[in-house]
Amino acid sequence: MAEFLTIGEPMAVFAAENVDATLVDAANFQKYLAGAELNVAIGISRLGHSTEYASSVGTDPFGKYIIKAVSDAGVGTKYLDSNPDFWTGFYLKQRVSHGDPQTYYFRKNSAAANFNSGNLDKIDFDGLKIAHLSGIFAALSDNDLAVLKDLNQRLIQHNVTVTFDPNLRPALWSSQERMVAVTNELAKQANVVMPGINEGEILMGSRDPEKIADFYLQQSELTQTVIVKLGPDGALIKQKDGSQEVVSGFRVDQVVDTVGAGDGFAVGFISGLLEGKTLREAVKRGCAIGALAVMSPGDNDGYPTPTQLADFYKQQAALS
Ligand code: KDG
Repeated sequence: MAEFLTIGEPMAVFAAENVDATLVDAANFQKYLAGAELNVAIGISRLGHSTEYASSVGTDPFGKYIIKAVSDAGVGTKYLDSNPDFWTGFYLKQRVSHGDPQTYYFRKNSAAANFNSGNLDKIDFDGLKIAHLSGIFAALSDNDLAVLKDLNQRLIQHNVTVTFDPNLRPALWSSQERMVAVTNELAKQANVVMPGINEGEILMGSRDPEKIADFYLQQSELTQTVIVKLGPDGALIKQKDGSQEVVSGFRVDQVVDTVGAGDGFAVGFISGLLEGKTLREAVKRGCAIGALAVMSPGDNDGYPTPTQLADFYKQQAALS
Protein backbone atom coordinates (compact mmCIF):
# COMPACT_ATOMS: atom_id res chain seq x y z
CA MET A 1 0.00 0.00 0.00
CA ALA A 2 1.00 3.59 -0.49
CA GLU A 3 2.34 5.83 2.30
CA PHE A 4 -0.22 8.51 1.51
CA LEU A 5 -3.91 8.53 0.57
CA THR A 6 -6.42 11.23 -0.23
CA ILE A 7 -9.95 11.45 -1.62
CA GLY A 8 -11.41 14.33 -3.62
CA GLU A 9 -12.84 15.58 -6.88
CA PRO A 10 -10.45 15.79 -9.83
CA MET A 11 -11.21 18.36 -12.48
CA ALA A 12 -9.87 19.89 -15.63
CA VAL A 13 -9.27 23.62 -15.17
CA PHE A 14 -9.19 26.06 -18.07
CA ALA A 15 -6.94 28.92 -16.99
CA ALA A 16 -7.36 32.15 -18.96
CA GLU A 17 -4.19 33.36 -20.64
CA ASN A 18 -5.27 37.00 -20.98
CA VAL A 19 -4.23 38.87 -17.82
CA ASP A 20 -7.12 40.64 -16.03
CA ALA A 21 -9.73 39.64 -18.64
CA THR A 22 -13.03 38.62 -17.06
CA LEU A 23 -14.15 35.02 -17.52
CA VAL A 24 -16.79 36.37 -19.91
CA ASP A 25 -14.23 38.15 -22.09
CA ALA A 26 -11.20 35.85 -21.88
CA ALA A 27 -10.60 34.27 -25.29
CA ASN A 28 -7.71 31.84 -24.76
CA PHE A 29 -7.50 29.19 -22.08
CA GLN A 30 -4.89 26.56 -21.21
CA LYS A 31 -6.05 23.22 -19.81
CA TYR A 32 -4.51 21.87 -16.58
CA LEU A 33 -5.29 19.22 -14.00
CA ALA A 34 -7.03 20.43 -10.82
CA GLY A 35 -8.76 19.43 -7.60
CA ALA A 36 -7.46 20.41 -4.19
CA GLU A 37 -6.82 16.93 -2.81
CA LEU A 38 -5.43 15.69 -6.12
CA ASN A 39 -3.03 18.65 -6.11
CA VAL A 40 -1.72 17.39 -2.77
CA ALA A 41 -1.29 13.83 -4.05
CA ILE A 42 0.55 15.07 -7.16
CA GLY A 43 2.93 17.23 -5.12
CA ILE A 44 3.73 14.43 -2.67
CA SER A 45 4.30 11.99 -5.51
CA ARG A 46 6.61 14.50 -7.25
CA LEU A 47 8.74 14.46 -4.10
CA GLY A 48 9.15 10.70 -4.41
CA HIS A 49 6.47 9.27 -2.09
CA SER A 50 3.97 6.55 -2.94
CA THR A 51 0.45 7.97 -3.08
CA GLU A 52 -3.08 6.76 -3.85
CA TYR A 53 -6.01 8.92 -4.82
CA ALA A 54 -9.65 7.83 -4.44
CA SER A 55 -12.30 9.35 -6.69
CA SER A 56 -14.56 8.85 -9.66
CA VAL A 57 -14.62 10.46 -13.12
CA GLY A 58 -16.97 10.15 -16.08
CA THR A 59 -16.13 8.28 -19.29
CA ASP A 60 -16.07 11.64 -21.16
CA PRO A 61 -12.84 13.18 -22.56
CA PHE A 62 -12.15 15.10 -19.31
CA GLY A 63 -12.39 11.85 -17.33
CA LYS A 64 -9.99 10.11 -19.73
CA TYR A 65 -7.60 13.08 -19.60
CA ILE A 66 -7.64 12.99 -15.78
CA ILE A 67 -6.97 9.25 -15.51
CA LYS A 68 -4.00 9.56 -17.86
CA ALA A 69 -2.63 12.71 -16.21
CA VAL A 70 -2.98 11.29 -12.68
CA SER A 71 -1.16 8.15 -13.69
CA ASP A 72 1.53 10.15 -15.57
CA ALA A 73 2.04 12.15 -12.35
CA GLY A 74 2.92 8.89 -10.56
CA VAL A 75 -0.19 8.93 -8.36
CA GLY A 76 -1.83 5.52 -7.84
CA THR A 77 -5.15 5.02 -9.65
CA LYS A 78 -6.30 1.82 -7.91
CA TYR A 79 -9.18 3.70 -6.27
CA LEU A 80 -9.96 6.05 -9.18
CA ASP A 81 -12.83 4.62 -11.20
CA SER A 82 -14.88 5.69 -14.25
CA ASN A 83 -18.65 5.98 -14.07
CA PRO A 84 -20.51 6.26 -17.42
CA ASP A 85 -23.62 7.70 -15.71
CA PHE A 86 -22.10 11.05 -14.70
CA TRP A 87 -19.88 13.82 -16.16
CA THR A 88 -16.43 14.82 -14.99
CA GLY A 89 -16.28 18.27 -13.39
CA PHE A 90 -14.27 21.18 -14.78
CA TYR A 91 -13.85 24.85 -13.99
CA LEU A 92 -12.72 28.15 -15.47
CA LYS A 93 -10.08 30.33 -13.80
CA GLN A 94 -9.18 33.94 -14.43
CA ARG A 95 -5.59 35.20 -14.74
CA VAL A 96 -5.10 38.32 -12.61
CA SER A 97 -2.22 40.75 -12.08
CA HIS A 98 -2.89 40.81 -8.32
CA GLY A 99 -5.20 39.19 -5.76
CA ASP A 100 -7.16 35.96 -6.11
CA PRO A 101 -8.67 35.04 -9.50
CA GLN A 102 -12.36 34.60 -10.15
CA THR A 103 -13.38 30.98 -10.75
CA TYR A 104 -16.50 29.32 -12.15
CA TYR A 105 -17.40 25.66 -11.57
CA PHE A 106 -19.12 23.14 -13.82
CA ARG A 107 -19.21 20.27 -11.34
CA LYS A 108 -22.71 19.83 -9.89
CA ASN A 109 -23.74 16.15 -9.68
CA SER A 110 -20.41 15.09 -11.18
CA ALA A 111 -19.09 11.53 -11.07
CA ALA A 112 -17.01 12.46 -8.00
CA ALA A 113 -20.13 13.79 -6.25
CA ASN A 114 -21.58 10.30 -6.76
CA PHE A 115 -18.60 8.38 -5.38
CA ASN A 116 -19.49 4.72 -4.86
CA SER A 117 -19.20 4.14 -1.12
CA GLY A 118 -18.55 0.42 -1.78
CA ASN A 119 -15.16 1.49 -3.18
CA LEU A 120 -13.97 2.23 0.36
CA ASP A 121 -13.88 -1.54 0.95
CA LYS A 122 -11.15 -1.83 -1.69
CA ILE A 123 -8.74 0.41 0.24
CA ASP A 124 -5.68 -1.32 1.63
CA PHE A 125 -4.65 0.46 4.82
CA ASP A 126 -1.45 -1.56 5.36
CA GLY A 127 1.60 0.70 5.38
CA LEU A 128 -0.51 3.85 5.03
CA LYS A 129 1.01 6.60 7.17
CA ILE A 130 -0.89 9.81 6.41
CA ALA A 131 -4.26 10.60 4.83
CA HIS A 132 -5.32 14.09 3.85
CA LEU A 133 -9.02 15.04 3.94
CA SER A 134 -10.63 18.30 2.98
CA GLY A 135 -13.95 20.09 3.33
CA ILE A 136 -14.42 20.24 -0.45
CA PHE A 137 -15.34 16.57 -0.78
CA ALA A 138 -17.87 16.98 2.05
CA ALA A 139 -19.51 19.86 0.19
CA LEU A 140 -20.10 17.92 -3.03
CA SER A 141 -23.10 15.85 -1.90
CA ASP A 142 -24.65 14.14 1.12
CA ASN A 143 -23.32 10.90 -0.34
CA ASP A 144 -19.74 12.22 -0.30
CA LEU A 145 -20.09 13.65 3.19
CA ALA A 146 -21.09 10.18 4.42
CA VAL A 147 -18.18 8.62 2.48
CA LEU A 148 -15.72 11.08 4.00
CA LYS A 149 -16.92 10.37 7.54
CA ASP A 150 -16.79 6.62 6.92
CA LEU A 151 -13.25 6.84 5.51
CA ASN A 152 -12.16 9.03 8.43
CA GLN A 153 -13.35 6.40 10.94
CA ARG A 154 -11.54 3.63 9.05
CA LEU A 155 -8.35 5.74 9.07
CA ILE A 156 -8.64 6.24 12.83
CA GLN A 157 -9.16 2.48 13.34
CA HIS A 158 -6.00 1.81 11.32
CA ASN A 159 -3.95 4.41 13.24
CA VAL A 160 -3.33 6.50 10.14
CA THR A 161 -2.52 10.17 10.84
CA VAL A 162 -5.30 12.35 9.41
CA THR A 163 -4.57 15.89 8.24
CA PHE A 164 -7.57 18.13 7.53
CA ASP A 165 -7.75 21.28 5.41
CA PRO A 166 -11.12 23.10 5.68
CA ASN A 167 -10.68 24.34 2.07
CA LEU A 168 -13.78 26.53 2.28
CA ARG A 169 -15.60 26.81 -1.06
CA PRO A 170 -18.82 28.74 -0.27
CA ALA A 171 -20.09 28.20 -3.85
CA LEU A 172 -20.36 24.47 -3.13
CA TRP A 173 -22.41 24.72 0.08
CA SER A 174 -26.16 25.34 0.50
CA SER A 175 -25.49 27.94 3.23
CA GLN A 176 -22.64 29.47 5.22
CA GLU A 177 -24.12 28.04 8.46
CA ARG A 178 -24.00 24.50 7.10
CA MET A 179 -20.48 25.01 5.71
CA VAL A 180 -19.23 26.17 9.12
CA ALA A 181 -21.05 23.48 11.14
CA VAL A 182 -20.03 20.54 8.93
CA THR A 183 -16.44 21.73 8.51
CA ASN A 184 -15.88 22.18 12.25
CA GLU A 185 -17.45 18.77 12.93
CA LEU A 186 -15.10 17.12 10.40
CA ALA A 187 -12.10 18.88 11.93
CA LYS A 188 -12.81 17.07 15.22
CA GLN A 189 -11.85 13.75 13.58
CA ALA A 190 -8.40 14.93 12.42
CA ASN A 191 -5.02 14.75 14.14
CA VAL A 192 -3.74 17.86 12.36
CA VAL A 193 -6.06 20.73 11.39
CA MET A 194 -4.71 23.25 8.86
CA PRO A 195 -6.97 26.30 8.35
CA GLY A 196 -5.91 29.48 6.59
CA ILE A 197 -6.32 32.63 8.69
CA ASN A 198 -9.26 33.86 6.56
CA GLU A 199 -10.93 30.48 6.93
CA GLY A 200 -10.40 30.58 10.69
CA GLU A 201 -12.22 33.89 10.84
CA ILE A 202 -15.22 32.43 8.99
CA LEU A 203 -15.18 29.18 10.95
CA MET A 204 -14.77 30.44 14.51
CA GLY A 205 -15.05 34.22 14.38
CA SER A 206 -11.54 35.49 15.10
CA ARG A 207 -8.52 36.49 13.02
CA ASP A 208 -6.20 35.84 15.93
CA PRO A 209 -4.13 32.78 14.88
CA GLU A 210 -3.69 31.63 18.49
CA LYS A 211 -7.43 31.77 19.15
CA ILE A 212 -8.09 29.82 15.94
CA ALA A 213 -5.59 27.16 17.01
CA ASP A 214 -7.04 26.97 20.54
CA PHE A 215 -10.54 26.51 19.15
CA TYR A 216 -9.54 23.37 17.22
CA LEU A 217 -7.27 22.00 19.94
CA GLN A 218 -9.98 22.36 22.58
CA GLN A 219 -12.87 20.95 20.57
CA SER A 220 -11.33 17.48 20.12
CA GLU A 221 -9.14 14.96 21.94
CA LEU A 222 -7.88 13.68 18.60
CA THR A 223 -6.50 16.99 17.35
CA GLN A 224 -2.90 17.23 18.55
CA THR A 225 -1.63 19.97 16.24
CA VAL A 226 -3.15 23.00 14.53
CA ILE A 227 -1.33 24.90 11.83
CA VAL A 228 -2.79 28.27 10.94
CA LYS A 229 -1.57 29.40 7.50
CA LEU A 230 -0.71 33.10 7.38
CA GLY A 231 0.00 33.44 3.63
CA PRO A 232 3.37 35.09 2.89
CA ASP A 233 3.85 35.61 6.65
CA GLY A 234 4.28 31.87 7.21
CA ALA A 235 2.30 29.77 9.67
CA LEU A 236 1.58 29.34 13.37
CA ILE A 237 2.06 25.85 14.81
CA LYS A 238 0.28 25.17 18.09
CA GLN A 239 0.19 21.83 19.89
CA LYS A 240 -1.97 20.19 22.53
CA ASP A 241 0.66 20.74 25.23
CA GLY A 242 0.36 24.50 24.64
CA SER A 243 3.70 24.90 22.83
CA GLN A 244 3.59 27.20 19.84
CA GLU A 245 5.83 28.77 17.24
CA VAL A 246 5.49 31.02 14.20
CA VAL A 247 7.46 29.82 11.17
CA SER A 248 8.24 32.64 8.75
CA GLY A 249 7.28 32.46 5.09
CA PHE A 250 9.08 33.27 1.85
CA ARG A 251 8.63 36.31 -0.38
CA VAL A 252 8.35 35.81 -4.13
CA ASP A 253 9.06 38.37 -6.85
CA GLN A 254 6.07 37.72 -9.01
CA VAL A 255 2.76 36.13 -8.06
CA VAL A 256 1.25 34.51 -11.17
CA ASP A 257 -1.67 32.62 -9.59
CA THR A 258 -2.57 32.01 -5.94
CA VAL A 259 -4.78 28.94 -6.56
CA GLY A 260 -3.10 25.78 -5.26
CA ALA A 261 -0.86 27.55 -2.73
CA GLY A 262 -2.72 26.05 0.26
CA ASP A 263 -2.47 22.59 -1.27
CA GLY A 264 1.23 23.26 -1.89
CA PHE A 265 1.57 24.00 1.82
CA ALA A 266 -0.03 20.62 2.58
CA VAL A 267 2.40 18.94 0.13
CA GLY A 268 5.39 20.38 1.97
CA PHE A 269 4.05 19.69 5.44
CA ILE A 270 2.92 16.12 4.78
CA SER A 271 6.00 15.11 2.77
CA GLY A 272 8.13 16.57 5.58
CA LEU A 273 6.33 14.38 8.13
CA LEU A 274 6.72 11.33 5.87
CA GLU A 275 10.47 12.00 5.79
CA GLY A 276 10.69 12.26 9.60
CA LYS A 277 11.30 16.03 9.67
CA THR A 278 10.43 18.02 12.78
CA LEU A 279 7.12 19.89 12.79
CA ARG A 280 9.02 23.14 12.28
CA GLU A 281 10.96 21.81 9.27
CA ALA A 282 7.80 20.32 7.77
CA VAL A 283 5.92 23.61 8.13
CA LYS A 284 8.89 25.50 6.64
CA ARG A 285 8.75 23.17 3.66
CA GLY A 286 5.01 23.85 3.45
CA CYS A 287 5.74 27.58 3.25
CA ALA A 288 8.39 26.98 0.56
CA ILE A 289 6.08 24.93 -1.67
CA GLY A 290 3.22 27.39 -1.11
CA ALA A 291 5.58 30.12 -2.38
CA LEU A 292 6.68 28.05 -5.38
CA ALA A 293 3.03 27.32 -6.22
CA VAL A 294 2.06 30.98 -6.70
CA MET A 295 4.71 31.42 -9.41
CA SER A 296 2.90 29.12 -11.91
CA PRO A 297 -0.43 29.41 -13.76
CA GLY A 298 -1.77 25.86 -13.18
CA ASP A 299 -3.05 24.64 -9.81
CA ASN A 300 -0.21 22.16 -9.16
CA ASP A 301 2.42 22.65 -11.88
CA GLY A 302 4.61 24.80 -9.62
CA TYR A 303 5.17 22.04 -7.06
CA PRO A 304 8.83 21.02 -7.03
CA THR A 305 10.86 17.89 -7.49
CA PRO A 306 13.42 17.30 -4.67
CA THR A 307 16.11 19.06 -6.78
CA GLN A 308 13.91 22.08 -7.47
CA LEU A 309 13.06 22.31 -3.77
CA ALA A 310 16.74 22.23 -2.81
CA ASP A 311 17.48 24.93 -5.43
CA PHE A 312 14.70 27.12 -4.03
CA TYR A 313 16.16 26.87 -0.50
CA LYS A 314 19.63 27.76 -1.90
CA GLN A 315 18.28 30.82 -3.76
CA GLN A 316 16.45 31.99 -0.65
CA ALA A 317 19.56 31.51 1.51
CA ALA A 318 21.59 33.55 -1.00
CA LEU A 319 19.04 36.39 -0.77
CA SER A 320 19.14 36.61 3.03
O1 KDG B 1 -7.03 24.43 -3.91
C1 KDG B 1 -7.03 24.45 -5.33
C2 KDG B 1 -8.33 23.95 -5.79
O2 KDG B 1 -9.30 24.83 -5.34
C3 KDG B 1 -8.46 23.81 -7.27
O3 KDG B 1 -7.47 22.98 -7.82
C4 KDG B 1 -9.76 23.24 -7.70
O4 KDG B 1 -11.46 24.62 -6.87
C5 KDG B 1 -10.93 23.57 -6.87
C6 KDG B 1 -11.47 22.54 -5.98
O5 KDG B 1 -12.54 22.79 -5.46
O6 KDG B 1 -10.89 21.49 -5.81
